[in-house]
Amino acid sequence: MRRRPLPTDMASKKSIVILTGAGISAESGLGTFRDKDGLWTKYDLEEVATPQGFARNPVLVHDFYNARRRNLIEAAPNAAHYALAELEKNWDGDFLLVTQNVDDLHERAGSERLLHMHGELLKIRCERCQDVGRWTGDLDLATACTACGTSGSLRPHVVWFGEMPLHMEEIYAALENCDLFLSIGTSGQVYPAAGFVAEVRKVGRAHTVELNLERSDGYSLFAEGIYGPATEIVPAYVRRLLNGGI
Ligand code: BV8
Repeated sequence: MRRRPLPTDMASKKSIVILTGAGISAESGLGTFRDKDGLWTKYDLEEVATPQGFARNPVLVHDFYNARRRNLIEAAPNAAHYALAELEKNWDGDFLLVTQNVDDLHERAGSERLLHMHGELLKIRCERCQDVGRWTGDLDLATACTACGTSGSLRPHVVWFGEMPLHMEEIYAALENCDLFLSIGTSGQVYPAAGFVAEVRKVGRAHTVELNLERSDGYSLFAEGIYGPATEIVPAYVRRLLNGGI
């Protein structure tokens, strides 16, 4: 673990933006995407995480997300999720948690200032009337939209490849104003999230830290790297922050 002392005025740092990826939920039993036996080693991303794949074979895509929804219902937040909720509650400055994850483990751990830029697994959207609603069961072509009654028009409310991520304006504004940017549990391979650290560096003010099991593709863009399982390194780093220094 490479560790440099926090800038001495870290305790007075006002604004934190945190980006999380699948790695923060790995120890809760939810698969990551690109690790060995990750989801993209079992499924072809083009088939199950693109609008074209859904149009070609909606049954395969519903099965893919139904299996992940069932898995999520059985999962629980881990110490890393709880640590970030604790940080949010006790941080006296601005705080924003942006997640690439579609699970609801951050919410279940108590996080509130939270944006799901890739959507949410426990929500569905009607492609006919655009109604978005909570959905924890299986979804199939016979399921009818509770708002407009149409069946066969429902899809997971997640952002597929080639689709515009959500809340981008709010995210970029927060990145521009942050004093501390943390990237947790992400391989840094999916854009625009993977480009957030470069956005922060362009402003040139914030301290940037990568917390991950191992170095990500973009590790050299971070001022500091802390490596290990999220359930160990995230609570430890949050304690450092809340104690106002290293
Ligand atoms: C878009 C859906 C246009 C729901 C997902 C440049 C700019 C803009 C776009 C692109 C670009 N270059 C390419 C693109 C297109 C594309 C893209 O990035 N392709 C990649 C493959 C090259 N991007 C898009 O299509 C995006 N849309 O660009 O719109 C646009 C954009 C901006 C402005 C205007 C227009 C849409 C991308 C979203 C796709 N949807 N998910 C779902 O099914 O989940 S992406 C998918 O990957 C997940 O959401 C996931 O969160 C995300 C990122 O993966 P990670 O979270 O990083 O997971 P991964 O497995 O890769 O890594 C896990 C990490 O955890 C590892 O590093 C591992 O070491 C670590 N780890 C493991 N265990 C632990 C751990 N760490 C700590 N503790 C542990 N125990």
